[in-house]
Amino acid sequence: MKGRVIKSTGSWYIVKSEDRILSARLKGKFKQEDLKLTNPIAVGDWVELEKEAGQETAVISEILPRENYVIRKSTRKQHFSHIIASNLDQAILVITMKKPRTSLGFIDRFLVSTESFRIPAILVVNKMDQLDGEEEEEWLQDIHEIYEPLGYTVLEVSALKDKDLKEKFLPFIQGKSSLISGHSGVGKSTLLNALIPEASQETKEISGYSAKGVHTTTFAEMFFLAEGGDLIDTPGIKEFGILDIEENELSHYFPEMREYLGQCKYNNCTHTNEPGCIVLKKLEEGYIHPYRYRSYVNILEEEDTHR
Ligand SMILES: Nc1nc2c(ncn2[C@@H]2O[C@H](COP(=O)(O)OP(=O)(O)O)[C@@H](O)[C@H]2O)c(=O)[nH]1
Ligand SMILES: [Mg+2]
Ligand SMILES: [Zn+2]
Repeated sequence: MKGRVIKSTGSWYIVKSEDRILSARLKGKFKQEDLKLTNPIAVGDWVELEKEAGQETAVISEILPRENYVIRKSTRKQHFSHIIASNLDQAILVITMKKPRTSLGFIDRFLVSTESFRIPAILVVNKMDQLDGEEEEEWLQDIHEIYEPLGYTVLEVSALKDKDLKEKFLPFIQGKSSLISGHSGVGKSTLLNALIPEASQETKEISGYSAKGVHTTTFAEMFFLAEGGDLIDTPGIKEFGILDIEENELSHYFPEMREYLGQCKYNNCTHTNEPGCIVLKKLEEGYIHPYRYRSYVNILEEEDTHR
């Protein structure tokens, strides 16, 4: 029978097969092609299962091909990656203007990653009830002005206070498999609990002095919407991200640059100082946002130091 992995806790996997929830383990060793992974199976994977005779458990005999996946570098093993989740319809980045503040640079790195994984992304500004002062209004305005023209949806919510949260959110998530990410403390678990009360994810006050959230969620886990679709809560994934993107490939993941590619004078143009660079020309003419271009250069430079 077929099932989808909804949680992984080390050597056991929780799998949903039709309407049943089963504990399952892997049969023997799995060969992973091309990828060096620390986890052979991830939340979101579709698997083939065999029920164990006389028991409530099952054995996973096959992982069905992944449509897509989100990975990060392993923090424990060099040159290895960790799959955060797979078979996603979209990634939702929850952002806040304070406690903690989400920087534009962080948003851009996230979007470069989702573009490279070919997963659509939407931005959800949470804690709107706390929006206060001119500087924060400007931050919010920048978010709309920078990202909406690029095709990214920007939603404003208060996971804690909104009475109509579900109506607001449902059109964007119903029937889809969505990964929820963002800094610790932005309200991912609060949002999830508001949309799926049975999720009852633990939420944590932000620790006083650093205004950085405490790590509360340890494993990615999938929850099902009564209206259809699912949401995957993830641990605060700071490291989410850019893996082995080549210098002259990076601009492919900036939608506003992608449309001009192939038009620069040199075909290995890095769009930083080359003569006849169309991206630099468009930047000057105001078709590319200077903040986005700054992120582009920052990512280029950072990735370069990793080589
Ligand atoms: N004022 C306000 N606080 C919120 C909102 N959403 C979440 N919080 C608070 O922010 C803190 C962190 O929330 P949590 O859901 O644990 O964040 P996570 O780390 O992203 O899962 C908790 O104290 C929440 O009560 C919101 O919309 N408004
Ligand atoms: Mg959480
Ligand atoms: Zn160029």
